[in-house]
Amino acid sequence: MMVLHGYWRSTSSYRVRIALNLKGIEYDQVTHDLRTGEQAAPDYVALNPQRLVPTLDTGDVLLTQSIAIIEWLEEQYPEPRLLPEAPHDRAAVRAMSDIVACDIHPLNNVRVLNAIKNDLGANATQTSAWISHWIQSGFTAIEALIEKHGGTYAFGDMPTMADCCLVPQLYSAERFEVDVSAYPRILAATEAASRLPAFEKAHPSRQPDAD
Ligand SMILES: N[C@@H](CCC(=O)N[C@@H](CS)C(=O)NCC(=O)O)C(=O)O
Repeated sequence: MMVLHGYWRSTSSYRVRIALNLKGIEYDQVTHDLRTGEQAAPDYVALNPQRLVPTLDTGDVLLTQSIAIIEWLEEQYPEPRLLPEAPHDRAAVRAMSDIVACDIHPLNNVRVLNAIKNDLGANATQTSAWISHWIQSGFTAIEALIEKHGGTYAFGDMPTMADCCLVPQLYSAERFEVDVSAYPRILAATEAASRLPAFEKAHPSRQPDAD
């Protein structure tokens, strides 16, 4: 049985939970409470030197970085596909995923928010403006990509890695009360994906460690 080391509200862990569920893979979960810094405990650092969740213990290897984990799952368990067949389509799905994983999420991660508050002295209003800025900037680009490539979901009519990234990012935007009303295509695609059992089961509120 695979073991996912994560945290219920971690959107990177949420991405991997969705991918595992879409692939129909059973897994156990071990939680590391980010609020109390459990990601920095020596036992966990031995698994993930970056002190971030998630880590997937496949039974044979330890995998880190959610996108690398999802790509590994795709290679080991090709069906159902999370990346389309044609290389240019795969590139489009990866582009949407990377906007979330590389250009939005890292700027709003716990350690970055702590740094702008504690090291740079940002107050609550400034911190909220920072979060909104990076989410809205990324979402503006994704909205345009969905206009070009989207169908029922972010890319076409089957859920892909892009949806694995976008649904958790919208969850985060809503948690931080970011105005997402300018992104009707993102809202429609994430609503469609969220109705699928694989996404429902992965929702933070459904996890055993949820508050
Ligand atoms: N690029 C990494 C990001 C991992 C990451 O930042 N995880 C967050 C939770 S979503 C975390 O562990 N934060 C703890 C911290 O910032 O100290 C991935 O996709 O796995």
